[in-house]
Amino acid sequence: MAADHEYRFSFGPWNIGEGADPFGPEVRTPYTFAKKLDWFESLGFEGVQFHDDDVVENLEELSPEKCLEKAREVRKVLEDRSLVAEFVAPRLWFHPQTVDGGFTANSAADRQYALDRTLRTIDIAREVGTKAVVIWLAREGTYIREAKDAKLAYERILETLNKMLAYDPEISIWIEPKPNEPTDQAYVPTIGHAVAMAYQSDDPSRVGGLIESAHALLAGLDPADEMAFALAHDKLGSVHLNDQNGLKYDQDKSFGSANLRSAFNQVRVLDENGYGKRGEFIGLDVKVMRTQRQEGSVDHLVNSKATFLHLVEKVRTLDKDLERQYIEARDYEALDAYILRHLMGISS
Ligand code: 3MF
Ligand code: MG
Repeated sequence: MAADHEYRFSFGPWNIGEGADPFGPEVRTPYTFAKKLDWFESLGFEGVQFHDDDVVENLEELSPEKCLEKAREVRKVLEDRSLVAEFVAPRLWFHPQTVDGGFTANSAADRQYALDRTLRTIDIAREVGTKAVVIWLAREGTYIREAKDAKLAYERILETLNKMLAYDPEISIWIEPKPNEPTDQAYVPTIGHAVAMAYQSDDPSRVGGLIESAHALLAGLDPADEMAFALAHDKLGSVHLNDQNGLKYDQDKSFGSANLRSAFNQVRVLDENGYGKRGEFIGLDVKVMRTQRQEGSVDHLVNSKATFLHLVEKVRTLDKDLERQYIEARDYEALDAYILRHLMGISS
C-alpha cells in the first residue's frame, strides 16, 4: 500500500456525527472536540477543517476580541498535537438571517450580515493559523428561479469575493461548488463556474476551488474530470473525497463505496498530476451510516483513507506499457477489461 506520509489527510469535526437526519434524531452521543482531536492524531489525519463556529462556539455572542482570543487558544491546542487548521468556512446557512441565502439574499440587511460574518471568519482563520477560507454557497440559490435575479446574484457573489480579497491580502478563497441541496437551484454549481469567477475576481491567483466528489456527481459530472479541469487551471485548493449513489440527497458515503472505478479515476488524476506535493490535503467529507453504533463512529474515516491509499497503489501499479499499447491500437475494449481486471486484482 502507498505510504501514508506521502499524503496529508484532513476532515472536519462534523464528519464525526451523531446520525440525525431529516426523519429522526441523533442515535449516538456526541464526542468532545478534544476526543475528536485524539482521533485526528491516532488515525493519521494532520489537517483539521473548520467552520467558523467549530473554532469558536457561540461566536455571535462574543466580542470580536474574545472571539480571536478563543481562536488563538484552538491554534495552541492544535500545535500541541502537531495538527494544523486546513481552512475555515463561514457557516452561512444556520442563522435566521441566512434563510434566503447570504451574499445573494434579497434583503440588504441579510447580505450585510453574511459579509460581516465572512470577514469575521477571515479573522478567525488568521488566528487559528490558516490562510484558506472555503466558501460553500449553501443557500445562494433559490427554490423557484423567479425568486432572485440570477445575474445580479452572480454580481453580488463576485463583489463579496473582491471584498474578502481586499480585506486580507494574504488569504486564499476556495469555492466549494454544489448544484443543489439545500436549495433546488444553486449558483456556482460546478468547478467551471468557480474558476470563471476566480478569473473575474480582483486577484485570480488567490481564488480557486474545493471539489467534493458527491457534489460533482449531483451535477451529473465526473468528479475526476472536474478535478482535471481545476488542475489544468492550477486552481485545486482542496478536495472533499466521498461517494454518492445516483441523484439523491447528498449522501457523503465513504470514498469508493458506490463506484470504486470512479474513485480510482479521482485518485489517478490527483496522483498523476502531483496533487499534494505543495502541501494540499486529501480531505474527506464523509458521513458514517446512521445504523453504525457508537464505537463505530469513525469507521468511515478509517475505511475512506485506507481505500484512498489502496487506490494510489492501484494507480502506480498499472501497467503503463500495456495501457499505451491499447491506446495506440485504439482498443478501448481491451483497456476497459484491463482496468477492471487490475481493480479486481486479477493478474492475467
Ligand atoms: C455540504 C458540504 C459542507 C462543506 C463544508 C465546508 C457541511 O454538502 O459539503 O459540509 O463541505 O461546509 O465548506
Ligand atoms: Mg463538502
